[in-house]
Amino acid sequence: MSVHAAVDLGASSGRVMTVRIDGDRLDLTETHRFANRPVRVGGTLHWDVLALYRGVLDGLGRAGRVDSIGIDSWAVDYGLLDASGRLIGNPVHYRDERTAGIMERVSAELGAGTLYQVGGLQFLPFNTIYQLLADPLLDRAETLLLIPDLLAYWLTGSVGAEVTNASTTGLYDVRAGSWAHDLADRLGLPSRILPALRPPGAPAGTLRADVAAEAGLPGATPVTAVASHDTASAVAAVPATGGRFAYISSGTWSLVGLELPRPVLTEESRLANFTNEGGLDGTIRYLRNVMGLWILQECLRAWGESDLPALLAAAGRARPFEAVIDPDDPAFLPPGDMPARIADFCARTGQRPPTGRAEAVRTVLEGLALAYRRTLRDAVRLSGQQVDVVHVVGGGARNAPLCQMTADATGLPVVAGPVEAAALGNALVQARAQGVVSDIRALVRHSERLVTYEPRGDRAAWDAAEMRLAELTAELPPD
Ligand code: LFR
Repeated sequence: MSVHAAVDLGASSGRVMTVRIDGDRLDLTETHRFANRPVRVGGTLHWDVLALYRGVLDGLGRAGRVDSIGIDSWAVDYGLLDASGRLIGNPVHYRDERTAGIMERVSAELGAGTLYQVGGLQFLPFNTIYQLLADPLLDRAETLLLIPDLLAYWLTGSVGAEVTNASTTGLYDVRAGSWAHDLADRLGLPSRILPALRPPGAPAGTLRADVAAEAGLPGATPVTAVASHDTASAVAAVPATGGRFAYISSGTWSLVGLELPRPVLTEESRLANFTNEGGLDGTIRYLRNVMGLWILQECLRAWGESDLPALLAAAGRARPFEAVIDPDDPAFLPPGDMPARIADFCARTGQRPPTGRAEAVRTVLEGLALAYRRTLRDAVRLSGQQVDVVHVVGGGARNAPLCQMTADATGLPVVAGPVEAAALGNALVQARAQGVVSDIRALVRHSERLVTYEPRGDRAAWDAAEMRLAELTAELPPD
């Protein structure tokens, strides 16, 4: 029997989960949940990183005695430390618009192909590399720490860069498995600020005595470098057997793709904008970021509506394909009035906007299912890996209409669950590092409740919707 604290930070809330492992039994308790509310200051959107740290301390205090602690969060964002180890400035949110135009400039100067050959990343405007080029504090920095590494540093005093998250920076050489110092030099970025890499499962120090005293914990509790990118932790806990599976890590984002033994860095793959992120045990997450439930979350915020189950039920009854949208349209990236942006997308493409809230929700879900279908088809084509099943993990595994639409649109069975995949992957990597667990996926399969959605026979409607969207968006003027 062992007990682990999994700190899992998401875009809208953070949690400390206590995970007990006893043979084949897994027991997961949400010990503490706290809001993660971004703050705009002086026109820049920040994370409130001290409030997050406060939440972590409170949660660890409530969890009490544990065998180890691990932290995962969203990727790409970072804090900078000065020579004395103090945080300079407040980490900036990846949805801030400070990076506007930088990705295009770097791609033109260095060649998009060069960037892709090294980092293998999907071209997203917020990749760390572009944020650093927009960061006025860089000159004063001695150390760059990605968010989970920053929090771990505050807990332990130990500095390091966990590999799965480092692989999302654009400064990590995905083939060599090391920092891409040459690329940093060419961009004029100081590669001395990049700390030594740590693979998931490696020790990341022990709780500092003063921190342990403040949190009311035993001193010297070990902190493990888990797969600290939340998507890496979530995919580690996908309850798949064998290799012929796809996954959708479904939360604020939908991360849609495959697990591969090595990266795909072809020109075709670059043009299809697929990423090659580092996973547990040297695996590659070959995927695309689909905009995800973010659009729905922002709709609820704009409507002041909190009853998601009722809306989903109504969306399930609404008329199919009133309008078709592309959730990956850049207009949907920044926070804002999403219902108005959906209406605007419809106007730009000559469609009538959805008539009510249920219809708008249905339009979002159908748009997501269409994007999943496109992405999975491309992933299979570009990698040559076949799939028989789609695993949906994360909060979206609870979204029954979306899971059913995903099965219908892809023509594949969808296995939904676990909802808490990131926290489970986090805790199970800790447990494996301590020799308590050997096969993470088998344990998740045996202990978690999973729901299967079989595809229904209306694929023609999805084919037609996909064709309609392709025609409507082909005429869109470039941004
Ligand atoms: C999901 C996620 C994605 C990453 C995005 C931004 O929470 O980590 O994998 O692309 O957030 O960091």
